[in-house]
Amino acid sequence: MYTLIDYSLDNELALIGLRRAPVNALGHQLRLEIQAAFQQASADPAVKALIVYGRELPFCAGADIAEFGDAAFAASPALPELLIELASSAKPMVAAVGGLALGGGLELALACGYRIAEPKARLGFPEITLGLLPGAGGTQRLPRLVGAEKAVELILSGQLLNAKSALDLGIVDRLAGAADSLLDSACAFARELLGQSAPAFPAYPHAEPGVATSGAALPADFFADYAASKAAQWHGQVAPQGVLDAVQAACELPLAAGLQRETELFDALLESPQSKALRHLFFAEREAGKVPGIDASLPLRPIAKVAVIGAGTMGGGIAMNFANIGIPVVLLEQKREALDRGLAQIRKNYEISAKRGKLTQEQLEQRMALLQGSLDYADLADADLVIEAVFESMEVKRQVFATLDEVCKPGAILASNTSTLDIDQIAACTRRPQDVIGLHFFSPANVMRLLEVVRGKQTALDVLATALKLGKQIGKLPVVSGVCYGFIGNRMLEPYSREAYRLLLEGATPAQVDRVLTDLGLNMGVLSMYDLVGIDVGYLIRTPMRAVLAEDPSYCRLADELYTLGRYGQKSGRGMYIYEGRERRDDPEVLTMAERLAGELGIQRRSISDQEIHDRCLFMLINEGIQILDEGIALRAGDIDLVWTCGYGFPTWLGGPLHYAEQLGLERVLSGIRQYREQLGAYGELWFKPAALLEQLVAAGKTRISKD
Ligand code: T1G
Repeated sequence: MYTLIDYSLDNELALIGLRRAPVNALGHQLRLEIQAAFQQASADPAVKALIVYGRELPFCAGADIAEFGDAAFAASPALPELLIELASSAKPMVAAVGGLALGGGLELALACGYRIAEPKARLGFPEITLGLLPGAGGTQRLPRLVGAEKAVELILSGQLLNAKSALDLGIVDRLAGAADSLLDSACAFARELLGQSAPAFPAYPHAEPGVATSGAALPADFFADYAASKAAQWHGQVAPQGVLDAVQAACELPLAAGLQRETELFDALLESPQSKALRHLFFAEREAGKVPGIDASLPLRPIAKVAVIGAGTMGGGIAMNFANIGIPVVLLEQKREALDRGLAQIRKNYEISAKRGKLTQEQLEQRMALLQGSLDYADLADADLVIEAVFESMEVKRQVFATLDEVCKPGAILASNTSTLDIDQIAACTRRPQDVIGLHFFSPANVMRLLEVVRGKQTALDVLATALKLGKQIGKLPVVSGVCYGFIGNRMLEPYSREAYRLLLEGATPAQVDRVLTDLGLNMGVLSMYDLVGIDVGYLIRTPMRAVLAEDPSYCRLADELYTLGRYGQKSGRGMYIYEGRERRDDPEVLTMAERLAGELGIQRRSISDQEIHDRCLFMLINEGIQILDEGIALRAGDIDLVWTCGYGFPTWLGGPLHYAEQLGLERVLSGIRQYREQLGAYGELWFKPAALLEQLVAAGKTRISKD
């Protein structure tokens, strides 16, 4: 009768064990079976109480995200309807929370009268990360359990609570003993309730969520003031306001009416472009690790010891990632003072984490003890993985890899942290190109999640698979890239920044260009970003391309001028802007330079609309991404979106550049590119070439970007 549920009786208790692998996502079939089991237990006079638990699986990870947008999601019993039925149980129901209770999973637990959790369980409402709100009673029941203010904080943060915090908040009633069976503890709890003739559903501690237990009512403008205080941070995201509106309904309406209001608000968010974008990224993240030809049966190379060459900012940050998960690291430098400086910086980074309570002093010392400094390549001989983070010069890297080829043991993985250079060329310096791979960390390497894993033509599959697994183990989001100049992220950054610089010559100001981009939701405008990263970094990245760029004398000319003046941006106190401490202000000399250069280059200056800035920067970014997909450098559009949302501050609620292009309409992007190709004369001819794949997709009437 049941395929996704284990239904059994333990004397007077009905045990409903959810067993839909891998995380008991509440798809239609599981909802049907939960309803059937609930009705069976309710109708059985021998049953006095019910237990719902995850059978050898996490309790429940929420609604089935794969059903969103599909009829199955609302097919009866829809989750809200099912949970209203459970919450009206005439018999006490105990949710035994093991592993995870997330989103609809936590709502399922809240629809039971009582909750017991295992100590290592995690509970929370991550819906906000999907551009949603808890849509099956969470915004109505949680405030009645913990009060409106705490409910708002928990739902808006999307954070997961450990079981103890959930107990302290009143979300769970009991913790099971660490050594006890959760199910046994839940049964004992249920029998205790029966022994006390406890009600099927106890009265809520915050029957009026807007009134604190002290009796103090929420300020009349609490919700409006809260929204106003967060408006800048929310950057136009709509879900947070939905959450506030739902919790406000919980304060103002009876439960049944509040649940209806919640459904209205949820349905609106479900259809929003922002939620579709965030759900796209959810699945893209899970796709990114899947590479054709690699499956779980492929043996990986054991990584028991790592070596990092270069103890600078990148090398030190990279080394921290491995020490953080208990892997010993040899950090190699050429000079003692550079090595000591690098180790001291690592210690300082850990001390900052410790001050923030993210690390105990003992953990700090344990991690430092895993980091061994060295000035001798011989210390790398037994490393399983070596990552070089030396100066970004092909000559230097070739020397390093030739040495590694001599020193390292057979089977060691030899990785370069290069951000642009050709991995195949680097591999060619060794007799083991199959062991060579690119691991492009983003600065700061111990913080940024994105890791571009660059596979060379000869990189062995097990080397790639090992790198992907290790990337996840150190908490990164690994995305596979083929070999091209700049891989995925930096290659797309090039035309995007080129347009920004060119627009300055044509009449836009740095502040206007950056504002258009931050208004779209980017963390920083590209000009401010280069002031942060360093105008000198951009200059060096363009150096190998000079011959090609010579066709366009205007190419990043203003950036080159600033470079020659030693104005590298924040690091030199002046670049596109002037920096005084943390203050940033416009630099009138930049405008004068732009005017002069425009005159020299015969560029007609004019006033530039925000729309033009948006279209030229974004369409060139998108076009390059589609070209990268067409060349097979990236495996799928979602990977490209992940690179830009995780590595370059592209707004997640737009889903990444390619998802954003789909929302704008591919036809609009293509016609925009063609329009500027016409409008911008020789410059347009040179740079506004639509990617062939974009033209093919539009010609075929496609609305999604894909190569198949
Ligand atoms: N729905 C469908 N599939 C899910 C899923 C979900 N909720 N959660 C995980 N999966 C799949 C995932 O796609 C992957 O599939 C596999 O499970 C393992 O996941 C009404 C509307 C639970 C912490 O946001 O945070 O409830 O790739 O690789 O690293 O109010 O998955 O193997 O085929 O991530 O151990 C709210 C989302 C939904 C939780 C496990 N719930 N999931 O992490 O494994 S909205 C969430 C996660 C909602 C209600 C609203 C994580 C995880 P495949 P994984 P993991």
